[in-house]
Amino acid sequence: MLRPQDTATRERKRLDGLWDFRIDRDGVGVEQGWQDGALPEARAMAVPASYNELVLDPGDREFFGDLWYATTVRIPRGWQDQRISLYVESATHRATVWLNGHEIGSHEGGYLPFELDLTDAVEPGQECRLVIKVNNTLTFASIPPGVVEDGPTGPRQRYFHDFYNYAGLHRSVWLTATPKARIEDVLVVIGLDADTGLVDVRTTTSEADELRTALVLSDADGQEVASGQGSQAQLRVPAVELWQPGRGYLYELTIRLTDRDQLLDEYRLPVGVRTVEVRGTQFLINGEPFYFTGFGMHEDHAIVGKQHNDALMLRDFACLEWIGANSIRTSHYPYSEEFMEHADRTGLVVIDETPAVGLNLGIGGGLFGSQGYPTFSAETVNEKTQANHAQVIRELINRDRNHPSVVLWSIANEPESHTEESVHYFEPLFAEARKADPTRPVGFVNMMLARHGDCRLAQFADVIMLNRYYGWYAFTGDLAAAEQAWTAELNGWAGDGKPIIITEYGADTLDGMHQLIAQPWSEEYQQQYLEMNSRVFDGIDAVVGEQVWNLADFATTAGIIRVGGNRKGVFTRDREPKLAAHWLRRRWLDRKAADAQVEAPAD
Ligand code: BDP
Repeated sequence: MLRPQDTATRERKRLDGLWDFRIDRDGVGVEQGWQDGALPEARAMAVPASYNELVLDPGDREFFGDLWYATTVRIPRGWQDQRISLYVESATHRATVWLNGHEIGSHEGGYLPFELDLTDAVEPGQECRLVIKVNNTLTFASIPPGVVEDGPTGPRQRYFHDFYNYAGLHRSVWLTATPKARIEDVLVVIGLDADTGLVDVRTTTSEADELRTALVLSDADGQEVASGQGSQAQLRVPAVELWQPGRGYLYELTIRLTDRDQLLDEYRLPVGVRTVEVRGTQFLINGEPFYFTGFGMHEDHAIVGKQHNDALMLRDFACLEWIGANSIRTSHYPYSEEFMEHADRTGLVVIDETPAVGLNLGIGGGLFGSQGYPTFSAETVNEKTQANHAQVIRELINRDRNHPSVVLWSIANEPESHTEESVHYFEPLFAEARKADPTRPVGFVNMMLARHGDCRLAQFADVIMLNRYYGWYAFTGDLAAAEQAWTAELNGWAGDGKPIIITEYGADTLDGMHQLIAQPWSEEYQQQYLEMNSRVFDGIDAVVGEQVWNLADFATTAGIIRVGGNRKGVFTRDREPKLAAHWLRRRWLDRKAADAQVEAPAD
């Protein structure tokens, strides 16, 4: 599946704006025919946006079930003889689509796009009623999982992850027109032979082999540097300009499908030439050891929730650049396609994560106010969950495999990983990821409950990713003891001979709270906590990265350990720096300058 584009042969129309919206409080929508489009008592809803902060009734905000969206669209009259489809970038967590009352299709999973063929259901020039029923209920089968429990006042949605379950149409919705004989998919695999870039291109087309596929690769100035033809071809780029961390040099690949001299379809793809390799305890990009600095993040902002918004995204990138971060993890779900494209352009290195978060029901239950459950059982996380998990791995890799910014797949965040059941569940999923992309390393993020020696999944990973909160959840307020225990654990992992990335470490911090004798929650403590962690990392060679939790404060469910959300941000929720941000900036800019062998910029 290819992201919609405007090219010589393709068109797209963005359907963003105010749609009609109705929460199906009584679960009567289908029975009452809301799919036909006349949504009774509808109110306006922004698309894209999370709906939750735009309704002020607490019951509406916390609602789980069906959310109905409807809009009227006109199919452009020039779209005769085209394949017309609907491309939905994100419907959290599943959706069913009707057009003029006819069911067109559905999709499971909230953070990855889906495309539905509308060709037989529409007429160019015609006005149509488009209805999308979004469902936000989390179950033991969904990724991420959740459960509906009986509460004193009725059923309640519980989930096992520490961010608010925002829902809605979070990213753009598109109508697209492509030629019937078309390019269906493209895979670019990169290699390097000395300073020659090797760009292997595999193209899938909808039709017969007699059609010709022509490839042209141009540099950033638009000059052609290589060309080729065929559905499998290798382009060689002498004296190649590499895509590098912090310098996202991009070529552009133009793929043209022709029938004799007639152009049938055209697609353009940015291409970054870079290699990734794990060698011993090193993580190499373009053959050079790479040290990750940066954050675990969230797509999260006041009012709009998980909406993709270009301006808010640029502010996040500006914060990352200012502080000297060279990388992020898309914790805990795939981010918008615009984000990935911008990472490619700016040279931001990305650890790309599936939405598999909270697959540790024992701990999740306790932390998030639910009863405890066994993680893996016939009634909880089971084969159905595993099938959905495999599906999101395939869909994520299929969506993001051509992004040079992506250097590592994370197939889950903090799952149960110390039991035999976890091995049964995860071993096939590692295989699934490797099959979908044999070119990049694969890992998962380990949590504190499965320390070195107890974790049974690390054996399947190319890179060890650790979330640790020594000095916060463990040894709270005692940084000296934390430093000792953390160093001891990390030395154990270092003995395994794989690179280690610290994917989370952080301390909740209330901006504005200052203390001379620094205690947890103060701005001073956050800085001292980060300083302590840095000392630990600097002493261990196998540590090849540090990603602080979190870039910014973010919304969570209500809880006694959350103050208006999770406050581990180094920036506030509106992206202003806390005290520690300045210290971190100094550390990372100095490190960057040392790597580049230049003088570090002054403050
Ligand atoms: C880790 C989770 C992350 C949480 C964080 C925390 O991976 O989602 O927000 O802890 O507690 O366990 O702040």
